[in-house]
Amino acid sequence: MSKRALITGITGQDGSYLAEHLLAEGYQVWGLTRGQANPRKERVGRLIPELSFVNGDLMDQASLVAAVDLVQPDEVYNLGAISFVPMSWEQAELVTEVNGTGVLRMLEAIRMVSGLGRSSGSGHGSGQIRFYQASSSEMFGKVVETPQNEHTSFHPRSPYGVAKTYGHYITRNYRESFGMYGVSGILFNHESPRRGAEFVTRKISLAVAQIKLGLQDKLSLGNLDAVRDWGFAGDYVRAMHLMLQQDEPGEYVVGTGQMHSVREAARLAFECVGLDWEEHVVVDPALVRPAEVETLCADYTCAREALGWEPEVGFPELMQMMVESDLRQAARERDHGEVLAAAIW
Ligand code: NDP
Ligand code: GDR
Repeated sequence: MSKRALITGITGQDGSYLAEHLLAEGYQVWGLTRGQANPRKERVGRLIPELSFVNGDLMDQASLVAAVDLVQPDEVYNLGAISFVPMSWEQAELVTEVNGTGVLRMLEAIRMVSGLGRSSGSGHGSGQIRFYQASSSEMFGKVVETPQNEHTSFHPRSPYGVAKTYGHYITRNYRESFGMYGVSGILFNHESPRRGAEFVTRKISLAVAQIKLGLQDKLSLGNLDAVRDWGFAGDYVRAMHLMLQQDEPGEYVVGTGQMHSVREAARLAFECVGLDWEEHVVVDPALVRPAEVETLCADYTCAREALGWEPEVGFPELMQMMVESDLRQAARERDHGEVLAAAIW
């Protein structure tokens, strides 16, 4: 019998890559979608026709219970979130509800459907629903050591990071309280041609394509000195799946161990099309964050040793992949008048 997986956040970057990976592994996959006419549901449905969908929202407890009950999953991957960090200063309460309390709601839904009681120590037996929580390197925030591993303390710097830290701890607590099989992947930034246009790498690759084709001249960015550990989303979903295949649940840092600045990302992307980034990038102070996470770098030793996981795509290749994809789309848009975002996937 094939395993059944339920993915929240199916319409996002990671949801689509994870669904493809699980389907290739022989799973039946359901994606949780919200809203009465979500265009992103149509988009991911076109990309992955084998997907099934179920309605639900991380803001609505009953809908999560109904979704888990309907799907009867072996594995639940909770990728749903408001994931753009700056938005969390504008709508802190909403972000806390979705990214923090939403995790609790999903854990409760699993607990109710699987009939786990209020006593601890029920063990991680077979037949139990396994839960993956999308934790984030943003929990490290103002870092106390570099690189960061599973033992590094947290100091989140945004309402997003604070909410993710709650999600992380409540997953650990349900593991300890109810013997639930709950895992947290502390993933560092990961990107792809399917990355949202608001995130810095995609913002850069989209602008490079437009500038190369003469459709735009300048690109406004914020803090060029911010340093991130950027990997490829397709590599990171393999780690999510591996985490849920272990005998015991745990917490794993996933990254590449390589640091690059926003400035370097821009330089690499412009170089892909033979342009000088300094002639096009302007700094807009309005894009600098109220409290910045300056530097992040993963020590993923535990993921390598316990899961046998390694990243396969390096940062220059990743930027090139994104620029080439956006160039193809921008050229199609220019030549045929296609809508850029819809044409991507
Ligand atoms: P995206 O922003 O691409 O996708 C977010 C998903 O969450 C969308 O499918 C969105 O659905 C869904 N969502 C938003 N609000 C709700 C809600 N109320 N109920 C249910 N679903 C909701 O994120 P990514 O794919 O990049 O990231 C996946 C997860 O991993 C997120 O939790 C993110 O915080 C976390 N993460 C991401 C990292 C990265 O670098 N990409 C690194 C570390 C953690 P809709 O279409 O309905 O809006
Ligand atoms: P981040 O990703 O906040 O790390 O969160 P993002 O790409 O938005 O920012 C990375 C760094 O680049 C700096 N920066 C800019 N960022 C954006 N978006 N736009 C700009 O113009 C710009 N200029 C400079 C930022 O200040 C920041 O330092 C991502 C999300 O996917 C989260 O959901 C996830 O948890 C973390 O990665 C790990």
